[in-house]
Amino acid sequence: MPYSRTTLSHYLIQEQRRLGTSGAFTALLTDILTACKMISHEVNRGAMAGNLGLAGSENVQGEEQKKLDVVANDIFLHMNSLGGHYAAMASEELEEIHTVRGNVDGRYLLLFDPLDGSSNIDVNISVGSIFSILRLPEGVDPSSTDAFLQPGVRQVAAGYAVYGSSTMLVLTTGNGVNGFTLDQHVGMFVLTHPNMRIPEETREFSINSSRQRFWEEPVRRYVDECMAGKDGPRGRDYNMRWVGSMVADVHRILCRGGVFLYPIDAENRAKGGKLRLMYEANPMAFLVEQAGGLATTGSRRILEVPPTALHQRVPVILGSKKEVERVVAYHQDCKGDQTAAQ
Ligand code: AHM
Ligand code: MG
Repeated sequence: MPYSRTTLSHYLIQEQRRLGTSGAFTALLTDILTACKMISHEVNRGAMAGNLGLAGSENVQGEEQKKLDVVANDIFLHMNSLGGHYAAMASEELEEIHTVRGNVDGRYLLLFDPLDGSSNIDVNISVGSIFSILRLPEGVDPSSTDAFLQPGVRQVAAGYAVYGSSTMLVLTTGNGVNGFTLDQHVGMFVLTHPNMRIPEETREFSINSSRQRFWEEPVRRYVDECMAGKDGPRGRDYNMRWVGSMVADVHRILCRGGVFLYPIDAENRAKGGKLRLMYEANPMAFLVEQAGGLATTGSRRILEVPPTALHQRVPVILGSKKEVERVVAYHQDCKGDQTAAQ
């Protein structure tokens, strides 16, 4: 019965009542939802609006920006500046912190990856936006990096929008994970995936196996055992999926389980890994833990990694609890072997 649907606005009001908080939180998230709807529209119009291809610029990471990277970044900055709730923002696409001018009452900080999975934009494969909200610590200058360098456990809310065969918004405010689908005609997100839970066990893993030659022993061992299937030590066949958009790969895991790995390896070691702690790893780790899964670097919980730089990179292994525990155990075994050999 379509008229009994719960919209994301209803859900936020219910949460607000449950927490006994003011309307600020709802307003805070509403601006993000509007930004995601606008980006969804631009992604959908694709080539018709001249949105595909390179922008002709590089971002702070030295990566070539796509036109839609720039469009999505501008939309996020603009839509979230006007509400008056954020004191400052940090984006994967920007070198500097963006202070919201004149907003002296802003008590929150917003971090975002405006368009994750950029390499998939031009080939019509799912991409997404990732966001993370922190409180502005008392007495700290919002334009200082220090204000943002808080571990993931301090996130107030996090989520992503995935622009796929339908547009969905998946959100946690620290009380489980809920998924909402955009009704394009009405322009509203509708609760379609209440209380998303990641199954503890899985038969699916997700890794860019073209990097196999760079892998370290624990990851190599885990993947080899999965690949050996029912004749190997795991005693069952595994499936492999790699979209190349973290948002889409994590969304699949939230829907049906699995493990996602972007580990540190011989090639990315000097950079600390591939994925960004503040814009990708922390928000996804918060969602995954809230859905009953685990998220680790291999040696520590992602949410407890003390950030040292805004654009810091980390290894990421997340998903079904028992599988992630196994990968962590392989890392510990390896450490033990190294200590024994010394
Ligand atoms: P991006 O934020 O520049 O799009 O980069 C992050 C993306 C992730 O979405 C994805 O998991 C990974 O990079 C894919 O990397 P690779 O090209 O090695 O497969
Ligand atoms: Mg990204």
